[in-house]
Amino acid sequence: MAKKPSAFITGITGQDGSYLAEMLLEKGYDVVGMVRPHGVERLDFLSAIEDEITLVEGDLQDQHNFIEIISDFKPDEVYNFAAQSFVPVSWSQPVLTGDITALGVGRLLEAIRISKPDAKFFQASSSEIFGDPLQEPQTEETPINPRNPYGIAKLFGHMLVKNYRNQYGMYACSGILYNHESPRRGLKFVTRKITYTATKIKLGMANELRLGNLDARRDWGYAEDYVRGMWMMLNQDVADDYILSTGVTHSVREFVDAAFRYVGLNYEDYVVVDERFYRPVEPHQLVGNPAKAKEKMGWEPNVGFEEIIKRMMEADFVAVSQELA
Ligand code: G4F
Repeated sequence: MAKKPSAFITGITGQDGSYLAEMLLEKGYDVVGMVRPHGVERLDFLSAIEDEITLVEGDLQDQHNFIEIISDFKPDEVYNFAAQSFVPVSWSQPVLTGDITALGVGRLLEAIRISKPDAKFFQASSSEIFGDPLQEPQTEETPINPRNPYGIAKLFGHMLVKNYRNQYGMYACSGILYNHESPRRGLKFVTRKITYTATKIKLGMANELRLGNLDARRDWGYAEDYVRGMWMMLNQDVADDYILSTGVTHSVREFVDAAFRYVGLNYEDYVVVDERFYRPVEPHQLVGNPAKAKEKMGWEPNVGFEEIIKRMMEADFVAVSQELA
């Protein structure tokens, strides 16, 4: 009998990690995921698949544990989602962000190079490497220009992947990911903050929603579409980097308007603009051109802006109602 393909996922408890784990199980993979030691992470998104996956403890700041994990499991594919991924925190903790988000990629790549050099590696890179973009829409060739410690840390990982590919011939890819959302998005990110709080307001559990810059624009896609693209990247003939994006931007104001309309409310009655949520530097028009991913891999996003909001609002209605019960 042919051996099952296997994958190791860092950040398996989060949005992308949990969707990817579900998708890989459906494809017949053995899935191993890394969680931080001492039970500090919530496993909610894994509850449906907990019995079908293996969880191991580890930390992006520890080189030794990666070497052990990769030598023990010898995975065919490795996906790196673990990171300090919140832009504002990268200003308050720039060194920690660098250690985890940048050097963590190096530790993982080194472990693969030493223990399983034919494993295929996916790095969750970010549109934040373009920072204040020098071109719109951005392509894989757009000059990089990060404007915050998070973008700089992601750039280190991005360049390391390119260099390990060239230097060692490893099958390593970066997905340059634009914002991608879902009901599993963390509550501190603006989309989920909006859908969760709008639902709470509708159910009488909150009175207002405090936001920063309503005119900031983002290229928002749906997480499950992006996870499908990541797997496709590791299953091509040749390793390469690809932008995953929708090519369309919307403002925070458009998002909040649509979310409140979904529950029959006018956002202007509830939203308070609060300087605390403004960013020191706000990138203008981060919008990606996904043409290469479409042309070379046949990847396209399926879920559009209104549908993303509908799915998030529906899920938050269930989640908040359960809190009430
Ligand atoms: O949801 P956000 O916090 O996401 P951000 O900073 O764009 O980063 C996300 O996407 C990146 C890919 O492009 C990832 F690399 C990164 O890890 C993360 O997943 O903020 C989106 C926009 C910003 O322009 C922000 O200024 O929303 C604006 N915003 C306005 N009010 C707010 C708020 N953002 C947050 N988090 N909270 C607010 O109250």
